[in-house]
Amino acid sequence: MSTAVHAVIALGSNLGERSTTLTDAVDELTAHPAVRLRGVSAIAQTRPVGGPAGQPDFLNLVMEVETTLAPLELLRHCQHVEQAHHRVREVRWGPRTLDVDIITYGELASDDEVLTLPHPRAAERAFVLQPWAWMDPDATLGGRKVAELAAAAADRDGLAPYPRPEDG
Ligand code: PH2
Ligand code: MG
Ligand code: MG
Repeated sequence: MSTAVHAVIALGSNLGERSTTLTDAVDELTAHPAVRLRGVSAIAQTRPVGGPAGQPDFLNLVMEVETTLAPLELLRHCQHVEQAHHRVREVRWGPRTLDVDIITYGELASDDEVLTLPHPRAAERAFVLQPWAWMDPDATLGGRKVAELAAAAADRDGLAPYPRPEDG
């Protein structure tokens, strides 16, 4: 039996029913028998970083799972969930119904070009760091506090909590 590893996964959507897509994807990712949900952040509304001008704002969230899947198995599972939401890869960093990125997989550091870990741009992106810090105020990335990295990220000013439906 392989040991379970904690992984942090970031989700983003800027097309269609964005918040429903994100919450459905959390359910789909954790419906796998080898993936257990450990935590999920509140949703952030964020301005697009990179990509074509004029694309809609994103909603982003971060989740933590415990899994016995190997890194590339987890990646494949994430890609299946993306495809179930009809994600079409047309433009790099362009609008998408659903993007699912593995941010960390335990303490694994890998420069594999299919799956680089930790995610090579996560430490600069408030749209990943801020929801992560909401979910886990003590989290660290590369030896630094995620909350502090979030406060220093260039895209932090465009980020706001997205109201939950029951908040009106
Ligand atoms: N994802 C990207 C590029 N830019 N910007 C925001 N605000 N949120 C994202 O999830 C995002 C992005 C590439 O995956
Ligand atoms: Mg991404
Ligand atoms: Mg991606």
